Amino acid sequence: MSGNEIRSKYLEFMKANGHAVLPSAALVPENDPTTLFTGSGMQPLIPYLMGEKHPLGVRLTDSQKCFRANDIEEVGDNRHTTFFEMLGNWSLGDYFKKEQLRYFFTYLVDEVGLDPQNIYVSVFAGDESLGIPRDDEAVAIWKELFAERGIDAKDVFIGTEENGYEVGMQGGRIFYYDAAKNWWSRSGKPSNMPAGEIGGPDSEIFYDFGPEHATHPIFGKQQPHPNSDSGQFLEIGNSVFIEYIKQEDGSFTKLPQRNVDFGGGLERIAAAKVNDPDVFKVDLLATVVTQIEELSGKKYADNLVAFRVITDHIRGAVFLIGDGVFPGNADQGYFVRRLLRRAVRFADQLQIPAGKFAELSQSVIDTYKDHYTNLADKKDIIIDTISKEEEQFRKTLEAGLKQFNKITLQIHVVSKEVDGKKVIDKSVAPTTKQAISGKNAFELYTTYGFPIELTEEIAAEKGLIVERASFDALMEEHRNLSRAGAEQKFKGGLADSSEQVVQYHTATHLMLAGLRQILGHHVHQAGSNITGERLRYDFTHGDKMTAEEITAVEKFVNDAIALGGVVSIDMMKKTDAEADPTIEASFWDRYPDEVKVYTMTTSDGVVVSRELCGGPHVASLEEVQGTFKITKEESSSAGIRRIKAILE
Ligand code: ALA
Repeated sequence: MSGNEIRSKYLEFMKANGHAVLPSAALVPENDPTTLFTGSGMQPLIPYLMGEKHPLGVRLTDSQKCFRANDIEEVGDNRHTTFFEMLGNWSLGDYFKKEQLRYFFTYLVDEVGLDPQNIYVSVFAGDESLGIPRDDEAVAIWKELFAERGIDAKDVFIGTEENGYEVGMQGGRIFYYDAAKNWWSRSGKPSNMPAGEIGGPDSEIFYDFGPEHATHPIFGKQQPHPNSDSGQFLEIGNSVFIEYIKQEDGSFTKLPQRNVDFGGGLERIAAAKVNDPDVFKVDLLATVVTQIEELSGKKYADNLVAFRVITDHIRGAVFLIGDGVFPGNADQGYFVRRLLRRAVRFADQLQIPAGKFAELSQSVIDTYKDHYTNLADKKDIIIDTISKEEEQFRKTLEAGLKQFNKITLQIHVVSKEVDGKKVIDKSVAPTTKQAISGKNAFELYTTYGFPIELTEEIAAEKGLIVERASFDALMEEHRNLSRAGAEQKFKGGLADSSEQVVQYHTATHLMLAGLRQILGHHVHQAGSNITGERLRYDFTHGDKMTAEEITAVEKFVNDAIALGGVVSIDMMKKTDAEADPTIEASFWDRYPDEVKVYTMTTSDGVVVSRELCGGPHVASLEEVQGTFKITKEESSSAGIRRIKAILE
């Protein structure tokens, strides 16, 4: 059963049980400055879990793209990935524990075909200090579900993770854990939650791969137990019963409705299906792994970390760029850069020839394009961006590594002799004497493009540390200087709603329509700033525009203005607008459920532009005064071009 089948079976199953299927929200959350990336399926649904009405009802399901930046350095073992898909279903004040636990269990056993003998579950042990009781209700449901499959499910107490290593399995099937383990909120356990955060007790499902997979903790010395990172058990799903909200005084009160928030790891379920805990062997990732074997002439089994890093990082970059995040030096863009540069370094180690990231990205796109159609639409810009980043870093990597070695030689390191050769003794913890100075790390960054985390990683491999504080100080200085320099980023939007500005705004819509017609449908807005004197516009496109292309776009706009025509406004449901390929929007996820669509139709009856927008615009195209002229076309950042244009 392929990963794609597991996803579609789940969505079909939930749909058959009355759930509306939502598209995945973007990896960059809308209107949520608290976090850079969407890291769980519930994140885009928080307002609805808190009581707002969802237009598609009270039963929802999707497969949500997630990116966990904190896990970048964890990638290398058999289960961590930065990007993953979370299968999700939600009850917004509708069904509760009884239905939820049955839904997922039935899906796993009857749809995916997992052996229920290999399934173990956990429930909340209760917490007196919070006044929240033990989840006996969930236990009773689980006993019934297992009994139906001929399994006598015994409930046993674990409490803390540490205690679990002492007491072990105890012949149990249902395990009580404390709030650190069986309570879910975006901030973790109850004591970590800020006021206003929602959460609740949860019930997790684990798949047992067998004791031969118990690697950590050291099996034999300590007892494995389901929620323990033991390697033997893998969490494949979590049903959270979100019915609490934290108050200012630290207490918990009930939300107006009892919600279910379920999340299941698609690849982990697929791994359970084939009874192999290595998620990189799941077809969604294995295609790339096999390709790397061919390109490098090396075996996955002999180079696990390098293969996993390259596979995970390229997939993460493909999805992030697909959602409009381009490599850069700050915010989300920095993570794309870090992913790709780290992947380049490992590709270099495996001696994969330069220029092959395009092929690897293409195969990620092919694997996912049927479900995530934006990847197909943006194929060119994704591959182009990744190839350029690869090319750029390949150029400086070798010189940078040479420089790194030069720096290292000047550092006093604790060495030992092995076979008559002096090598660094990694068993001795690094001290400040063995630190790479902030200045050197800064030079590696500015001259050779080494993200600081990459420098730290290479340093750690040599038993060295980096003076992070002095590096950070230099970076801060560097940022302040560039901020003070030329206008790097501009503030978006319209200067005001004067007649002039509104004309420029309408011309901007025409220009985007022209750019998309002439350069291709990968072009979307990446930023705009409009005054009464000019427009400035950033858009997604890899290459410098040719003189012919510029002229063609100018002509497109000027023809529309000369023909004149109506600018009409429609209100519609965002889902309807999204399903209409003639409607353009750069960031769908930033818009509310009801959207305004501006349609510009020239006097010859041709629809020249349809775009989601808040307005205002001129009522008819002939109100735009003057001749449209592009005065500048330049690079803004990787994969983004910037245009300045005027109405002469
Ligand atoms: N929101 C829950 C999780 O991420 C389902 O585990």
